[in-house]
This record gives sequence, C-alpha cells and structure tokens, in this order.
Amino acid sequence: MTLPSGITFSSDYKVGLPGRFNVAVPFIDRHLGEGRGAKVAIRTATETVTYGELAERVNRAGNALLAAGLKPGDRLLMVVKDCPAFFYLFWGAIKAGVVPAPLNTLLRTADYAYLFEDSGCRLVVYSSEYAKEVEPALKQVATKGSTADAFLAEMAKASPALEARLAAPTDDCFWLYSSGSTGRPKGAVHLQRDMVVTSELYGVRALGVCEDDISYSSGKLFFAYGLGNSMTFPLWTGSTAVLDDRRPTPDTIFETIETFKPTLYYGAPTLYAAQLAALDAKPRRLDGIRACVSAAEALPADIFRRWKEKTGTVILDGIGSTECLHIFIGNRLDDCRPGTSGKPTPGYEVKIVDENGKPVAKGASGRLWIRSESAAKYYWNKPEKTAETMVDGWLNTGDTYRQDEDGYFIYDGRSDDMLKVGGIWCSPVEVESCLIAHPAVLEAAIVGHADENSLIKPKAFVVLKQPGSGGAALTEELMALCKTTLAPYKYPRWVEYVTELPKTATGKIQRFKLRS
Ligand code: 3UK
Repeated sequence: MTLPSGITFSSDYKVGLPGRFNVAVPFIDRHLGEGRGAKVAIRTATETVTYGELAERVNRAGNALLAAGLKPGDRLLMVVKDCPAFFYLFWGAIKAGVVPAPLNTLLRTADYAYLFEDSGCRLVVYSSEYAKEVEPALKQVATKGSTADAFLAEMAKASPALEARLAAPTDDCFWLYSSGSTGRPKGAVHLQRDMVVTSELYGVRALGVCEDDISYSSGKLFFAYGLGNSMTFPLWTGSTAVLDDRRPTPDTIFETIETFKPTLYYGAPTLYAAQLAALDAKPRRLDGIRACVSAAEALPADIFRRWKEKTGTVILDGIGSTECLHIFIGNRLDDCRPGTSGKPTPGYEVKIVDENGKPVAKGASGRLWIRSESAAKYYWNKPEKTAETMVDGWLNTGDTYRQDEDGYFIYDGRSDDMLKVGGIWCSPVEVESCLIAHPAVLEAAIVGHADENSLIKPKAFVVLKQPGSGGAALTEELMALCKTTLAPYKYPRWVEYVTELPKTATGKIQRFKLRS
C-alpha cells in the first residue's frame, strides 16, 4: 500500500507526519480523493456505508458536536455498540478537535458515574440499549447525555462540510480507559499519531491487511483491540469492516462469518475454545478466512492445534495493550510458533528486565517493557500511575515474559499472578494450558492456595465441557497429566470444579477473585 501523502516511515520504522495535521484526513477524507467514494467501508446486518457516506456523516457528526457546545479539547464519552454511528462520533469528534473516549458498554451505573466524573466530559452519547445503566449515572453527576438515535437526528440537521482542526502529531487525540484487574480504570491518553503507527506497523506490515480485505472482530470497538481490528486497520487500507452489535457467542460469530465472508477474523482464546466446542456439534463454513488473530490473553498451543486441524487456518497470537494501542509482539503468517506470543512487531522496542531494571539473561523470565510511537502519553488525572508505568519513554506492561532459544516470546503470566512453589517460579498459564489439553476440560484457572504448612501451592478451578461430570477419578487424572507433562512441582494440589470462571469484560480470567 502506498502511504497517504505527507506521511512517511523511515527504515527504522519511525513515523514522519506533517507538523500540523488532523488524523481524520488520512483515515477518512483521503479515500474520496483516491477514488473510493463508492466503496463499502462498513457492512452490518441492516446497513451498508460507503466511504463517501462515511466522510459526509463524519462531518455532520463533528458539526453536531460543535453545535451542542463542545469546544476543541473537550471530552466526548461514548457508550456505543458496534455500529456505524460509532465511526461517525469518533471521527467527527477528532476532526472537530474534540477528544472521544469510547467506554466499555458492559459496565454498571456506578462505574459510569465514576468515568463521567473522572473525565470531566461535556457530553455522553450512548446506544439506547445501555440507557438503564447510563441514565442514572448522568443524573448522579449532572452530565449532559444524548442517545445515539437523538444524535443521528441532530446530525441530519447539521452541515455536511467541516474543516479539519489542525493539531500536532503529539497532541492529545482520544482516550481509552484501561480496565485492570484491580483499582479504578485509568484513562490512557492517546495522541494524533498513534493510530497511524499501529495501522501501518502491525496492520499493514506485520499482518498484511490490504485494500481487498474484509475484517471482522469479535472483540468490540471500545477495546483497543477491536478499535484497530474493525476500524483503524480497515480505514487505513481503504478496505471493509463488518460490524455486529450482538454479544459474541459461537453461534453469532459463525453466522456473521458465513454471511459476510470476512478474510480476517479477530478473536480471543476463550471464544476460540468455545467455538471449537461448537464446531464439534455442527460444522460451519469458514473458507474465506485467510488469517485468524488472537489477543487479550495467551493462546494455548492446544487451541492453536485443534483450530488448525478443524478449520485449516492458523491463529496468530499477539500481545497488545490499551496503552500501546495494538499488538507489539505477535506471530505472523510467515513466522509463527504456537504456544508463544511470537516476536516483536518491527518498530516496537522490547526489553525483559529483572527487579533492578537490568536486562535478564536470554531465556530467563522477567518484566516486559515496551517503547514505541503508539504509546499513550499519560493517564488522565493519575500522575502516580503515570510515573510508575511510563518511565523514560518506556512502558511497564506488568507482564512476565521469557524468550525461547529462537527468540520467540513466551508469556509467563501477569507479574502479579506468578506463584512461587517450593521457592521456584510457577506460571499459572503453563499449568492451565496443560489442563486445557485434557478432553474433558473447557477452561481452567490456577491460583496460589496455602497448604497445611501455610506454603503456597497451585490450586485449579476447572470448568468442564459437561458440567457435573467431575469427580475423584477425573481429579486424579488431571493431577497425573500435569505431573507427567510439566515439572512435577507445578501440578495442582487441589482441583475444584466450577461452572464458570470470573472474567473481566475483555475476557481475562480474574485469578485474584479465586484466591482465598
Ligand atoms: C494481556 C496477553 C498474553 C497482557 C489488547 C491486543 O488485551 C489488550 O489490551 P488490555 O489493555 O490488556 C493488556 C494485557 O493483556 N495480554 C494481551 N494479549 C495477550 N497476554 N498473550 C497475549 N496474546 O497481560 C497485557 O499486558 O485489555 C490486545 C490489541 C490491543 C489491546 N489493547
């Protein structure tokens, strides 16, 4: 793909941008000049939006925001489902100089009240599906709100022309709140240049997204993962995004894939596991897909193997974060090692360090830090968190990683989830992957549990494919499987059968909730 005019990447992957610009121009308006006005940008079950229509509605949305009294720099909070209006609001805001902050749509009133207050936002636009949780929060903190439908009606009255407000590449552009397993959410402030960097370095160069692609992501737009998958990568390449506003289940995902025939599918390990179980019951057609991507938590090698066996497609696991915006270490179609996160995305600097900040010996486990041009600049209103996490341009991921003999990065769990067993590190993820390989097991979580000597040992919480089928015999079998597959000290001393695991909105297991 040729880069939009005025934008360059050097041979060492540094982005070059005009001193004054607006990032809505290369992502939205550029396509009109490049002849894509009639090309489909977005497809949903009920709607098709061309690049021409998109550009006009982005302008109308920007004008409607200005008419509602928002000034450049003001925050627009969005509680919006995966639908075209998400694009209009997000880009309309950016083009007008307003800062959009998409929020998780699965939160409760108390969470929204906190976020409306923390952000000091001028307006909240929400899909009416979320009115029950959002409207009481608007009242509590006296914030102005509008349903997405009411906003679309304002857009219809607004002018279809809007001049882009110019900014510097390192000016604040949009926010994403990072959920975190503990503490209040933190607003990560992203810059004008950040989406250019992720779209080009991961989307185009690492994954190979191109103009002919059709992208579909089960991870929603409000996650950094979905924002790249379903919006910035397709818009950067002039290709097509498929949006589905339903809660993703194996059935809705397969139905969407069969209807729209995406070429790229972006999922997460929990869903791939559920999809595999569903494929056992009913075969589905996935033949248009040329690559599947997985992120949000480590993809067990066994899921990779079974998916490839069943569908013929590889799943490219990659680690990204809200702060880095998208995948910074990932597998590639031409370089993939199952059971690892792959290798650094070219353009992302990576280091694994010990407790003193010194790089570890190759192969040793340590804390992962990242430096890049797509990193959030700071956390809104949280100077201490900012100082802790962002140091000299480097970002502390909070993840523990090591490299195998060929340089592939292996995830060893969150730094705070690691266990010391008999004085030796034990990765919960490693034990879980082993348990998941057992045919009766759907999901598993490992946490530390004190034994009769108050020493921490691994304990397993296991979800079975057939609930209620667990018992002493299966427990023996699972322990034996771990003892024979892993270093024996890592086997779970207790196995508890549960019907589900506590998870964050992004689908990550909340191991801290299982600790006792
Ligand atoms: C964990 C992974 C192992 C890891 C994300 C792709 O997940 C995303 O962002 P979040 O801010 O969480 C970041 C944290 O999640 N993680 C993510 N991917 C993997 N661990 N293997 C993986 N493949 O702890 C990381 O620090 O919710 C993912 C693109 C954009 C994203 N924001």
